[in-house]
Amino acid sequence: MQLIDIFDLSLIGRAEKSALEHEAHAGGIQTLTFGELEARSNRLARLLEKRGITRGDRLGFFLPNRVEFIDLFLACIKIGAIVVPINILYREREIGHILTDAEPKAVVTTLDLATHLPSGVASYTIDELSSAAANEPGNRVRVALDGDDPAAIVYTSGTTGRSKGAILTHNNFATNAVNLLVCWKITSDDRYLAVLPLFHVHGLGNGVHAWLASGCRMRLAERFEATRAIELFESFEPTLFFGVPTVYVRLLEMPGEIARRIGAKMRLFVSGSAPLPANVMEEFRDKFGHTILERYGMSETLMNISNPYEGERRPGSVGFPLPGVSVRLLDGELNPVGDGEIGEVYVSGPNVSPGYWRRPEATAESFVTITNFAGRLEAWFRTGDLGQRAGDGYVTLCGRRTDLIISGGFNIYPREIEEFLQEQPGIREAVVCGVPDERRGELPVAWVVADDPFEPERLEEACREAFASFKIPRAFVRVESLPRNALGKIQKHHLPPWTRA
Ligand code: MCA
Repeated sequence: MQLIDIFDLSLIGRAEKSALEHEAHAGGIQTLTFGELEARSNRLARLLEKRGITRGDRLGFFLPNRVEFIDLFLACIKIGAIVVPINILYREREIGHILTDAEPKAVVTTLDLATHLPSGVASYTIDELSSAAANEPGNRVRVALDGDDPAAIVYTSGTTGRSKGAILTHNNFATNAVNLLVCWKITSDDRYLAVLPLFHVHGLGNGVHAWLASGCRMRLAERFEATRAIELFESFEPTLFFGVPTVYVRLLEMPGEIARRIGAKMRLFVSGSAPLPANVMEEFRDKFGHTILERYGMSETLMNISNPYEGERRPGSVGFPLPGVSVRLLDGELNPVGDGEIGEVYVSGPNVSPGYWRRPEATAESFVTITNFAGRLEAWFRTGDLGQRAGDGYVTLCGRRTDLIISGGFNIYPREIEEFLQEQPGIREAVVCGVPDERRGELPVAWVVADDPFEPERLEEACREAFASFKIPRAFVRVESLPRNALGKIQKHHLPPWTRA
């Protein structure tokens, strides 16, 4: 059984069942059955093969949330093409790096987004592909694949600044989907409201895959918009919802009566991608009548640890390792730390990526080999996150070994912005740190050593052209010099504090 076989339980096994509601381009809500999705993706698969895309080829997805994203994803899974999702907020500098690294046969995008692609990139618009595919036969397409075949390459930056492509195999995704169905009791009776971007594994690997594997009904929204949340929840009446903490902070703005009405129809709210503040969890329970279930995952490992569905969903904790996932908290010498002590989180299991695309050195740095009690060597993935385990097994994350900033659930790696700022005229040194923010968790701020004339507006403009909007420093603080220790390492906690005016 591979990933597509799990999805076939619905695409074929529940062919007549209503599967997906979305806002049709012509307006109104269109509903598709699993059988219709099966035929649509078969047609696209045949078209891709006609256009020379076969097993092992990469295909860039530079697409917003829309039903055709799912059609194309399924088509790739069926023929063994490798999906390369690209954050639609990315701009030429970020996209160019991904295309150079992954070397996709083509990028599939929309007319609007195509303007952000570097010139000369082979691309199709999803509308052209979908209309051309309509003439292809809709019967099944299946290519013999190994579960260890790459299904996707998901770009996630690293401390080095240039993003790395985490390879996710068919088996990684299959393991994750099965774990979530079992542990979060997701069934075909659920109604899943999808608001997270499909270019990230939270929306794709958790949301879409749990929907396809369970055969539940999904309403696909283009994105989360607080102003439309009430209408979405009230019209679709979901039982299942995945969000990042920023989304839950926004949902708390709802009037109490409406929140209670929505909560009465809901079965499960799940949070991840960033730490969920305990006060948000408590306020949410008071308002919606549900205790949010917090879990911990990464693009490189999908889901690792989750609070239990039954039993205590402990505020501030991410719960216990998922079935088949091994988690260890280790010190600098790779020895396990004691209960309550802080160690780095290491993960091993069928959910863990085999490594980074064409980056053997980055892969080597991210895995350690440990001899298990039977004397066998095992590869353990270094998450870069710090954690501690209580005596009863609950794991609590407590910071990061790296300087990662998570803003609204989006990952920001300071080095990428620091290197760019230091390329700007007049900027001698730059450091970017996250500052706490009620709504987004953290916001990026830059401290710079700059020559006269110091023009922060110009810096912001340059960043806006180069990066996704969520990465742009909210302020550029000029300092005489950056505080460094005896080894020359920047001591970020000695930077002059910045608070939003
Ligand atoms: C945000 N923007 C978007 C989207 N989201 N544009 C198009 N499609 C989107 N889905 C734009 C906003 O308009 C804004 O643009 C800019 O991005 C920053 O948005 P933000 O300031 O964050 O505010 P927002 O618009 O209210 O969005 C809040 C949000 C969004 C809905 C929480 O940040 C979001 O969808 N975050 C989820 C990210 C995610 O899926 N993370 C999972 C990564 P402008 O500045 O031009 O106005 S995977 C992961 O972390 C691991 C695997 C795990 O464990 O899950």
